[in-house]
Amino acid sequence: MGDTATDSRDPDCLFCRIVAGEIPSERVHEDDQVIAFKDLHPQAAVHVLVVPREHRRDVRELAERPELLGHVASVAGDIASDLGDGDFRLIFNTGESAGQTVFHVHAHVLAGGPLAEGEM
Ligand code: DGP
Repeated sequence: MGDTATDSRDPDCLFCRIVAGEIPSERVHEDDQVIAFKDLHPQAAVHVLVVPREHRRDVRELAERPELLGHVASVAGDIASDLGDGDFRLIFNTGESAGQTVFHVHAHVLAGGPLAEGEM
């Protein structure tokens, strides 16, 4: 049995490649479980993606690892405090019809100012 984070890597996955450092990103946090980097197309003053290192398709699969899901939420809160006023919106687009375009689970952290109702 190997390490899940390494074993689960998908060479065709954009976010696996960002996690591996093969594609550059503007990282604001990293630890042994997740990385967080600025979204390429920001929808708010602070728009960061928190991405587990291990490849899981969406939050339904991430829910199989509740401690990792909790860690994603905790890191999101820290980022909102570090880069904004502490308040934030946390979004997991899940499935194509919900707007998911990258099928490696990621949490959008939107913060840094008043967010419009229904935004993102
Ligand atoms: P979603 O639609 O929920 O799957 O969100 C994917 C997000 O990923 C989208 O807001 C744009 C962002 N994104 C896509 N490609 C890149 C990239 O190469 N670098 C960064 N920093 N963000 C990316």
